[in-house]
Amino acid sequence: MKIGIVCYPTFGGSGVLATELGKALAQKNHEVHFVTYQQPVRLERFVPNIFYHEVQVPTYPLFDFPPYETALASTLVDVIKNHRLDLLHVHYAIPHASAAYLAKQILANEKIQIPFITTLHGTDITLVGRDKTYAPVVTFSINESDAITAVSHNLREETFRHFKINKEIEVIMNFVDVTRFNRKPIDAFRKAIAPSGERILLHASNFRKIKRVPDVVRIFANVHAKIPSKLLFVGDGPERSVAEDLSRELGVSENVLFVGKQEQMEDILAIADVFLLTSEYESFGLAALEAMAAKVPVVSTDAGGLAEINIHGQTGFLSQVGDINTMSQQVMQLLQSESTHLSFRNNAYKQACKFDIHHIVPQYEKLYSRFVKN
Ligand code: GMT
Repeated sequence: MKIGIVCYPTFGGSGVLATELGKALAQKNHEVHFVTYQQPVRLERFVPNIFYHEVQVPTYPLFDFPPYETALASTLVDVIKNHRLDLLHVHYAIPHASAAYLAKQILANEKIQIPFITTLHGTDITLVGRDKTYAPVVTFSINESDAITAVSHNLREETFRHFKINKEIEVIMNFVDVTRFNRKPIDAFRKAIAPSGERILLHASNFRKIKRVPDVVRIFANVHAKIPSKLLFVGDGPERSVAEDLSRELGVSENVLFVGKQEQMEDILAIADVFLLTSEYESFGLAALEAMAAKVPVVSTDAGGLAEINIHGQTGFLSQVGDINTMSQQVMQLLQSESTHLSFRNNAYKQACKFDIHHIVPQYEKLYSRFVKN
């Protein structure tokens, strides 16, 4: 099949998932065309069967807001026509679903049929999409999609709860390539972070408010008071300076390391002892699944779809949003007993294997084949 993929090219979960899906499809001999405004971060090197089309958004003095959606729809028309795509798969509804709808209508005028599938990822529904400035367009373009998928059961329910959706939303859970995360820790790297053998707590995100990054710092301060430990922050975003200030205020800043955006997550996860995810909402929590694939137990909130991947008392622990004391106790419980830690590590890995890329990608192929007749 010839598949067009539209996504955000950044470190966010939806872009990561879309890129890994495209790479997996290309390996299975599908021809994959990424259409976005920048080379996706996980598309680091040349991969046979993958093509990348950059959306150019020309500026003009009249444009306070250059019209990305129009540029995307026009690029889609061009790519679909010239590369004879069979299907379009857009990740994150805003503005990708409406741009796909527009491209589809333009091509229909030229008697070219292009089905499009919209995969909902989270904040496109639960946060941004619900805002009334976007909601009518989001509702319309989701309903006009030839198929809709959501990355968790929770997100499916949330979508039906917040929007008037008149067709089925199929759940295709996010996936991880477990072989990629099955890495031996690099000793020199571990020593650079934790020179005296301290335990390593890890948080990776886009540091938006929804992640409740200050909770991570507070949990760490509690743990650090009892167990020699370091906190590693991966990623960047608006709440980073808040976390920096709080770690100074709590007197732990020398043990908190901010390493910014990183491409080699597998090497970082390999040295971590616990992954912390304190979010107010996560449709799925791909970062937590990647941690589990690297045998890192997850201490998280029970928000959104997190309970669909993190099994309380087995692969990690779940707590109510904001319950810093319970989460601190849970981290200590994991770190104080080697045998407990080991069994959680193994359970986390086993659970991640259920979401392995090889189980999930065929579900997308099956969905595509409903719309592409060869
Ligand atoms: O977490 C973010 O804010 C990024 C966002 C995105 O769209 O890139 O993540 C969403 O999609 C991920 C991939 O499906 C999910 O794993 C995240 O849980 C989801 N984020 C939220 O729901 C807040």
